[in-house]
Amino acid sequence: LELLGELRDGLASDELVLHYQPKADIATGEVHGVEALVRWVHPRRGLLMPSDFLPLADHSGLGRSLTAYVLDRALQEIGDRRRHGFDLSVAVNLGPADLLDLGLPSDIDRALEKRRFPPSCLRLEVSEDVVMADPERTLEVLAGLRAIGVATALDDFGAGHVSLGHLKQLDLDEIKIDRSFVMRLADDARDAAIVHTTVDLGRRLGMRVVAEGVETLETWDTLAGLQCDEAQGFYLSRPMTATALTGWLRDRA
Ligand code: G
Ligand code: G
Ligand code: MN
Ligand code: NA
Repeated sequence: LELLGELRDGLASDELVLHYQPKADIATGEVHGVEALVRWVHPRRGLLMPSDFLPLADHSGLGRSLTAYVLDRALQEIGDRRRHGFDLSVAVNLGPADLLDLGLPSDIDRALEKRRFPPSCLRLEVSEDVVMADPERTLEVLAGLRAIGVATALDDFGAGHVSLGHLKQLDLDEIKIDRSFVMRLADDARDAAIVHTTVDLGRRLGMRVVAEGVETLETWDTLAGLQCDEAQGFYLSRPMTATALTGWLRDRA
């Protein structure tokens, strides 16, 4: 309860920060996308991770404010880097309250306009369980997001309860394979089968497929063999601050 008041104050006084994790095209090795991951630099408790405060935000009606905060900060920081010549898109995670709100697309449209950020360079990630809270409403909100020109991704695919029927109807641009399958890819034939089949399914449905949790060169090479589109994970980089991201991108170029 105390933490909830602190979270309200933290949002008002910019204590929440974003770390960015790059995502690479597996065929070329090029990085043109990052995922924004929120952290709370708490004045007394130290660095708090999403699992420490997102459930609280979601259960106390702060979910929409938190997303608005993260979105604005991501558009500002990545917009800044785009103006310095980095060809980057940014992915922001949506929470359960976001997809229940039919006003979300117009809010996001205004946020893009405010920061003069091209809609096609913003991607919104939704997890399977967020979708399943109200699939009908989610379909409507996702259609609204497509109409303003932003891209969409299904996060943690394979770990939740989205049916193939929903996957078809959702009409998303990208599938992110849950890291639990990717991490054992090189050692477990069953995980390899799941990843291979998901890459194939995504391609046939016209979606890009991203593997999450790529930790080793061996996994990267296996994914290249499966013709997976993109990789994200510690092998490429851990999530880092916006400042560190600039240096990291310069070092790679
Ligand atoms: O690194 P990591 O601990 O950041 O992320 C843990 C989980 O928290 C991931 O599932 C990620 O999708 C989620 N997450 C990270 N940042 C955000 C955010 O800004 N909003 C929402 N809704 N989820 C986030
Ligand atoms: O669910 P979401 O995909 O948005 O989760 C991002 C989370 O996954 C973050 O907590 C991030 O730190 C973590 N993560 C990113 N890459 C890796 C990886 O290669 N291995 C592991 N174990 N975790 C990762
Ligand atoms: Mn995500
Ligand atoms: Na994920």
